[in-house]
Amino acid sequence: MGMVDKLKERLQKSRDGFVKPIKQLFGSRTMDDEFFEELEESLILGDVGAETATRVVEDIKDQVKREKISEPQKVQEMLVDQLTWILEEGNGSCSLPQGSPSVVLIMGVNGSGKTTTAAKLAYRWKHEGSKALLVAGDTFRDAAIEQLSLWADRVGVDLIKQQQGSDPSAVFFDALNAAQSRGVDVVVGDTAGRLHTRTNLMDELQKLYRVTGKVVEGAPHQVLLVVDATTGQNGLAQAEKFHHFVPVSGLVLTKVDGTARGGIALAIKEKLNLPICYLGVGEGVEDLQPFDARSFVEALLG
Ligand SMILES: Nc1nc2c(ncn2[C@@H]2O[C@H](COP(=O)(O)OP(=O)(O)OP(=O)(O)O)[C@@H](O)[C@H]2O)c(=O)[nH]1
Ligand SMILES: [Mg+2]
Repeated sequence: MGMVDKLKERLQKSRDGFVKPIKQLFGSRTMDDEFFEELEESLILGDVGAETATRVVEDIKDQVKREKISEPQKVQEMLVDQLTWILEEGNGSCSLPQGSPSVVLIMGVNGSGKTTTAAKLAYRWKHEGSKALLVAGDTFRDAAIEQLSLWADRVGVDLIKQQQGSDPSAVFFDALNAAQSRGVDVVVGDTAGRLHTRTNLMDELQKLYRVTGKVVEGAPHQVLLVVDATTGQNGLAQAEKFHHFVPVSGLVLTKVDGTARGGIALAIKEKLNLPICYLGVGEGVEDLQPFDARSFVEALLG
């Protein structure tokens, strides 16, 4: 199955919840004010975010009036275009800068999918021909180190770990030194789940961030914030806070397969204005896709 088909299949729940009302709307309707109100409502119910929904619908409505458009099909195309542009616009890049090695930090709230994402990324880069290394930076939660060890075995990449309770900065310090002497290309660092309200844990994250830069020039080269799509607006609000503590370079939106809230990608874009770099579309090691705005929107609406 191709990536786009897989994405469509995995986004089925979102398509059902979010797209069906829109499709009905586009059936055979005159495009009056009521039509546009319902369109806006469908987008908001699909978790797209009120600001975005209003802006998009206003834009489309203006254009429809100006150009005297009467085919619902055309409006649907305009909607796809608009949502794609929103997801594409803004600053930030998802390409991983070259470092020696390149260092990627994975962070986010508890249970968002960090460890799984770290393993999926290591797998991905390994298959692209890079020498990858995983770092067990979650020294806090019970069994976190064992969990990542299992993944490392499954994926077939090395893991640097210490005992539970050790200082994650020390783990990273060692891991990056090891990576340099082993000729590793890319280091993927898992971290413990945390809420922004836990000041000591946020301090720890900042320290970890600084330590990586002391060992490897320019590190971390990428800081990925993992956001669980199923938590909707709530996860979003928490994610927003992370950025105040550590500069996030991009987002990984996980569990889009298990939710009808795929539209949250747009709300995230609206609120955080950070690029969405990857989508988690399942629990398997291959269930991570680089985010492509048009494929995503077409998988939702197409
Ligand atoms: N369906 C689905 N499940 C996912 C995805 N990503 C992660 N999961 C599941 O979510 C659960 C939590 O994943 P973890 O990777 O352990 O999350 P974490 O953020 O490391 O959790 P903590 O370390 O406890 O903060 C696991 O059961 C994963 O299999 C995804 O994209 N889709
Ligand atoms: Mg974890």
